[in-house]
Amino acid sequence: DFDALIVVDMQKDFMPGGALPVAGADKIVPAVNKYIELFSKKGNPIFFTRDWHPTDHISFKENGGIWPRHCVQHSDGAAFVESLEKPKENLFLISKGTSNDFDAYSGFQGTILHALLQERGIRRLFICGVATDYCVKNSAFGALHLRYTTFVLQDAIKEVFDAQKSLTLLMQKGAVLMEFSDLKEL
Ligand code: VGL
Ligand code: ZN
Repeated sequence: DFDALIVVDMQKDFMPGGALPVAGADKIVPAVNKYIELFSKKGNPIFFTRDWHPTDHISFKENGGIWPRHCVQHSDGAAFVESLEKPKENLFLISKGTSNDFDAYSGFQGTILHALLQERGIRRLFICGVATDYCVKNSAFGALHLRYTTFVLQDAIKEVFDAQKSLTLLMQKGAVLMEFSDLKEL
């Protein structure tokens, strides 16, 4: 089938104790891993996006942005969460926010994600990770805009501030919220 899993920014800096902690983000790791296992078993491609900023990135407070310094390229905080499953096959890495003067909340912004999906004839995207109200939301908006059938995996996402507003907006734009037990029906 023409499905892909998008795992958004499951990096140490977004976990409790990290530079830009998302409360409870560590709690979704087992759920994210369950999706990773299922999609790898089915041979479907899995895309890990990562925030990958230069030290002088515009989103950092010291450079006029709103965020503490986070996910600096090659730093320990930018690494993926250790307990995250790394599929041995069909895993693709998408780095975003990589130039100093440009921020990207969507995995599609300034990346080859869409091209890689198109190459594989992918039609349906299943999106999980952090943060619901930033990179998950904007990646899902990007997916909808590019006319993918877009599922947001509500048992495997976590917000910085407000989830409900983002989820309502996503549903209005055509995203479908689902959880693991719904997958059998697809
Ligand atoms: C994110 C804030 C700043 C995210 C990235 O991954 O949601 N949030 N950079
Ligand atoms: Zn960032």
